[in-house]
Amino acid sequence: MSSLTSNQHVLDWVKEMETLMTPDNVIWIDGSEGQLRALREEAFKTGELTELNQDKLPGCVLHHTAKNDVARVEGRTFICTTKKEDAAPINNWMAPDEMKAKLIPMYTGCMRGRTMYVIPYCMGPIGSPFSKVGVEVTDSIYVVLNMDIMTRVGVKALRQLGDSNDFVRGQHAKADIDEENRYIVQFPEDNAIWSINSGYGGNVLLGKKCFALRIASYQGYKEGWMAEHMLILGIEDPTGHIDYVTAAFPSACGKTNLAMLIPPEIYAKKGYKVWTVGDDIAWMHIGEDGRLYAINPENGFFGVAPGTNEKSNPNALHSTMKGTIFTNVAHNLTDNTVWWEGLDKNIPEDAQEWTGLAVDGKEYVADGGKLAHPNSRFTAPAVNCPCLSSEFNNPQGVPVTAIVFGGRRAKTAPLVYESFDWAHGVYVGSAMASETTAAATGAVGVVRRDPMAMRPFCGYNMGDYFGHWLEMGKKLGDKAPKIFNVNWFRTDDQGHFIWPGFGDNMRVLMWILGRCKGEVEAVETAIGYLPNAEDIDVSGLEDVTTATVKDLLSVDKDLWMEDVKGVGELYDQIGERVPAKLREELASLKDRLSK
Ligand code: OXD
Ligand code: MN
Repeated sequence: MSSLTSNQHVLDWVKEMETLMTPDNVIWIDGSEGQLRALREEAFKTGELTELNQDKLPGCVLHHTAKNDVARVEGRTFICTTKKEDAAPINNWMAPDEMKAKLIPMYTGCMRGRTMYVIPYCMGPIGSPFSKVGVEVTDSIYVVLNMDIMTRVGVKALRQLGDSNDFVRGQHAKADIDEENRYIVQFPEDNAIWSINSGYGGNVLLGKKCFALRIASYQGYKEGWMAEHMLILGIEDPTGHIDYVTAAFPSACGKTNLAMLIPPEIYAKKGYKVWTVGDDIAWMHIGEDGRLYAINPENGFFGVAPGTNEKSNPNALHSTMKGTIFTNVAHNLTDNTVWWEGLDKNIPEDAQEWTGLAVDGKEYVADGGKLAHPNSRFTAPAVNCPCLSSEFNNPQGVPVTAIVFGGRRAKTAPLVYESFDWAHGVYVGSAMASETTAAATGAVGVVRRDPMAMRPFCGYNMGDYFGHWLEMGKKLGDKAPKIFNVNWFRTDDQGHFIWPGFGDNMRVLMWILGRCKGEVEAVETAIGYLPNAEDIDVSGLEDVTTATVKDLLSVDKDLWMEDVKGVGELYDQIGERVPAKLREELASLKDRLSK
């Protein structure tokens, strides 16, 4: 098939890929429905995809990955910069030449007998000055169809690029899905991504974590903007005014749920509404008025299926009802639909679990006794989302009123607190951490430090990244969003969550907005500004009183001292590039805690 562009940079690079991987055919993805339909049909024939019940789930398909290939692989993810210290020590690093010498033999001839698909795609709304273009070559139809949901693909992306050479070159090959030779490699200095031996979303949809976070964070550092692992949501008040909040949480802390939250009745009745702009990634630039503006570079949701249901996230569930790709969920054979743990109580008796093995009604075959893999996913078009913001495609993005950091902490962090100022807020982000849960392998309650939820996604030296945050604050000055920290996961002595979470998290967001507007007082403490318990509205909640909130806001100084030690260790590990300002913040916090 002929190419879709006269951009010589793109043509030369695609030719280079063809010469390296020697596919039998090359197909350029133009983004037309006709072409995508033909690819779907082809994948049904080969078994790569299964067509689901088209009355109940129109346009939806099911895919299983290889059993050894079900999640991102941080141990095999590399940032390759010329100088080691520009990427290390938090990232795995290898010299670019050494990595290329290792991978080129693996890529050589790896698409023989296969088709190479060339996917031009745009991250961010078409026409936005903040959007960026990538081209991914892949030998997977599953990747093509996922990229079509998650990004803007085809001719429109090439039009956005014009004859520029400023595009991210992504080369993906399934090769043998060999985990010993699986590599997810970013070359930030070359705008390039090399991914091989995987077929799992986060490793192969190169627009997402690889480009929109790892490469883009480096681009933002060089160009004066920010690429963050953040959701973007809008809260509309009864007058129709909308404030936007961005929030960073480590994986598995309910980001998609928060991004699509349903306001509790006390707010809904008054006319408050919540709008989703993004559930995973925010690109943020300083606008002409000096405020910070956010766009969502993605065009769909790659959400975790288990636990998604009518109660936890009806908007996400609704988003998956058409045009969605399900990966590694269970196949309900009774009506050719899908099922996962936490969808409903009707465990299908006649089903195939995520591995493809039959279920005999009771006994599940895969490890852990789960029908759906715990990291099974839906890839759903954003347009399906009932609460999608009307600003979703706004090329200028939305102005950010507040930035929220959070993690999963059983005891240490209070329900919410506000940082003293931007620099202290950067400290708070750098100190982010989450405790492992029983759902994950390994010990329960182990603290993993995950600065700004970017530990697996920062494309350069973490100390420089902190420095960039401080610089952005200087440029924003008094127009900077206020920075907060939240924790939905405090537990009682029996290990039960105290705060109801989900939609009720809006009660905390309302305090946050109240602070941003100067409408509500706070108490100055050693760790930051804490709410007066009575300012968190708990009306209509059965099990939570103002006394409960008081408890949720308590700060145990011994636990904090321990945590501060952990932050110090992280800074020592990152080394000399941690900005002096953050070490000062750490020292003053210690000082305030010991008083
Ligand atoms: C994701 C993640 O898939 O953060 O979004 O792991
Ligand atoms: Mn994520």
